Amino acid sequence: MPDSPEFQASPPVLRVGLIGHSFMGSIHAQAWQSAPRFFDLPVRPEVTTVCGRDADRAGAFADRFGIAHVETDWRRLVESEDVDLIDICVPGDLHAPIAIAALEAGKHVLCEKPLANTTDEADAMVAAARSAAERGVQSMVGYSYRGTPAIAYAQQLVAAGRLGTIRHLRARYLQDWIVDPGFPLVWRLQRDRAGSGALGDIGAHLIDMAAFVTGQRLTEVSALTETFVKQRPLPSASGGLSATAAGSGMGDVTVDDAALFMGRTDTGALATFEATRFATGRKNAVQLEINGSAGSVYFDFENLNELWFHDHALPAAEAGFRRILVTEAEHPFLEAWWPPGHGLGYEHTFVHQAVSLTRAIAAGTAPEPSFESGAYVQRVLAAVEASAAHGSRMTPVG
Ligand code: SOE
Repeated sequence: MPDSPEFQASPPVLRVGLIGHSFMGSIHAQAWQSAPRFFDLPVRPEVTTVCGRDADRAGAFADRFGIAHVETDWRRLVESEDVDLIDICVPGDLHAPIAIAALEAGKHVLCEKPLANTTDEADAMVAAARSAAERGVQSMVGYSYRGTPAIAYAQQLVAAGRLGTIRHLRARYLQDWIVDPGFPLVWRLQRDRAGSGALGDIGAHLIDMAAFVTGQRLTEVSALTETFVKQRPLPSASGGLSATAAGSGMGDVTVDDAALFMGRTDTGALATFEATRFATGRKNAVQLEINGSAGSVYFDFENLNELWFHDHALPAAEAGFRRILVTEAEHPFLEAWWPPGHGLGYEHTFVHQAVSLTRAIAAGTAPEPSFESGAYVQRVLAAVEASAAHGSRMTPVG
C-alpha cells in the first residue's frame, strides 16, 4: 500500500555481478544474501548475475543460489548496464584485468585477495581505483578476516590505547590441506595463476590483519620460503581445496609451500610471520598475538568467537590472559546476530565485508581495505620473496 503511513519503500537494489563460483564464489554469494537479511542497509545488494566460463556449472550455481542470470564472458559482464558492482572471485592472474575494466566501466569492485599477482598490477589497480573514486565508484579488496568480530574488537582495544606502545606482532596462518604429495597441482600451486603460494594466499591475510589491528606497516623484512613437494599430479579440473588428481602426469609446483619472515614496523615494533600449508593438524589456524607496554591480545581463528586479553595495569597477582567471548551486542558487527554466546563462523566474516562495502557505497565514502591497502600487502609479499631469494637478507618494503 504505497500511500499508507506504514508504507516503507524498499531500499534500492545494488546489482552484483559475481565472477567465479567455486569456494570463494559461494561464500560471497551467501554473504550478499545474508547481509540485507540481518543488517539494515540503505541499499539492498543482490547477486543478479553469476559469471563462469562453463555455462553448465555457472547455471547450476545460479539455480542453487537463486541468481537470475548467467554470463560466460567477464568482459561482457563488466560492460553490462545490468550490474552496479563486480565481485571478483577468480584466480589472481585475472584480478587486474577484470578490476581495471570494471572500474573504467563505472562499476564498483570487490576483489578477492591478494589484490594482484605483482606489485605492477597492484599499482595499476590503485591508479584505476583512484580515478574511479573521483567519479563516485568504490573499490575494496577482500581481506575478510577484518570482518571477524574478535579481530575488529582487538583493533578497537589497540586504538583505545589499552595495549600501550606495541612492541611485538606474532602472526601465524597454519593449514595442512596439501601435506599429501598426491594432492593435485591446483591453481593455488601455480605461480602464473596465483602469484605465490602459502605466502600470498594466507600470509597476505596476516600482513593485512596485523596492519589493520595495530595501524602499523612493515618497513623491512627478512624471509625464508620453501617448497617441500616439488612435483604433483595434474588435477582433473582446475578445482579448489578438495580437487582430485586426473591420474595422468605430473607437473611442477612453482610456488612456496611455506614462508617465514620477520620484520620491523614503521613505529619500531618487531614482527614475526609464518604461513604454511604443511602444519599437520592445523586446518585454518589464523593466530595473532600482539604485545604492548600496557597489555596483550591473542586470537586464534579456530576459536574465532574468543579474544584473549591481558591487562598489564592489573596487579600481578590478578593479571594474566583472560578470555573475552566476543558475542555481545556491543562487540563489532554483533548487534545484528544471535544472543550472546551463540557464536558466529567463517561465513559471517564475509557477510560483514559485504555490509561494510554496501554501506560505504551508499554513503559515497571510501571502503576499507582499499586497493591501496591491498597494494601495501603486495609490496610486503614482493619484499619477502626478494629477501628469500637473496638468502634472507633484510629487505626494504618498496
Ligand atoms: C585457502 O588457503 C583459503 O581458502 C584462502 O584462499 C582463503 O583466503 C582463506 O580465507 C581460507 O583458506
